[in-house]
Amino acid sequence: MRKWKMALAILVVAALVFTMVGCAKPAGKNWVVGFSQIGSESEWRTADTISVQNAFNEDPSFTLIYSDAQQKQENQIKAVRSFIARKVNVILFTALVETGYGPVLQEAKQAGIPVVMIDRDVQEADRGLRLTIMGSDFVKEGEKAAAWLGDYLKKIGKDDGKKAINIVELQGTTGSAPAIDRKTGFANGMKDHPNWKITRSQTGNFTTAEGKAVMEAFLKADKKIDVLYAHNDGMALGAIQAIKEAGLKPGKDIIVIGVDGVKGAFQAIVAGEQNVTVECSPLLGPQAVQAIRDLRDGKKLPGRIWTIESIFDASNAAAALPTRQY
Ligand code: GYE
Repeated sequence: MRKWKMALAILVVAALVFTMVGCAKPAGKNWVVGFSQIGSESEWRTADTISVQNAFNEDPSFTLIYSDAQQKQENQIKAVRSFIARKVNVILFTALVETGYGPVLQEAKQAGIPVVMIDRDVQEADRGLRLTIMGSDFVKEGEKAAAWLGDYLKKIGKDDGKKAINIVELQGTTGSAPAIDRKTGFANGMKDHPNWKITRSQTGNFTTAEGKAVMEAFLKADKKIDVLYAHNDGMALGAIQAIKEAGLKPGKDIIVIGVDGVKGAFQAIVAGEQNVTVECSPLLGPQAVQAIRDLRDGKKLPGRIWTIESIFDASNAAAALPTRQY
């Protein structure tokens, strides 16, 4: 009888231990992530938001709190403060513009909440307040655009190195990392071509509607435009409309360069109306989940996580179009 009781006791204890281990909530493993997105100004942004939401939703050990700032910095600052108040485990953050986030990042730091930047970074002086940044090299994108233009002008015999090549530029949101860096990158590439001139440069705020309106104004002021360099495809697509409405042929009378690699740009390249798009991938969700998982597991994250990207023109856009995800 005593043996039987002893066996029963062992069984009960074993069952208890098993239940405890089996249900062992990955204690501290369920993480809440606050994501402050800037808005939905472009096809790129929409694809980026969906990529992040899907990637976190696929992993039940994460809860994502999503906040859309609708292009207002003050909304982002409020969102970050509310994440701090809710004691989230980590803040995923895209900075609308580079400046103005120092104090709120300091608050996150004081609260011991790591901030992981995704896509757009903050100004250099504030970079010590965030843990890492994942996304594209916007300077390199501008350099790639200029290098492509150099090769293309040579190929079509349009650049003798002396006659001016007139370039108009549609900038992204003023003060944002991609607008600053894509301008810098292109300017770097222009150093080898003293006859290339930026005749007009204005922001189109990364939207198709503003891209069209600004290009209309450019064309009204002066039709001597050889090249349009748009900081994103959305603005390039708007400008293509403006060029057509002005009775000119986009892609031929005016060389059209965009950045992002959205489907609309691929279609315009195939139609001969856009000449090139420098890829900038918005599919950052899986990368974000991986980085935050590593952080949760106590691994040290690299200071910079780069996205690998390509460039597409008439030589390869048609073949890639069917497999494009955004
Ligand atoms: O190029 C543009 C978007 O920050 C890289 O923002 C991103 C840029 C992208 O609105 O289309």
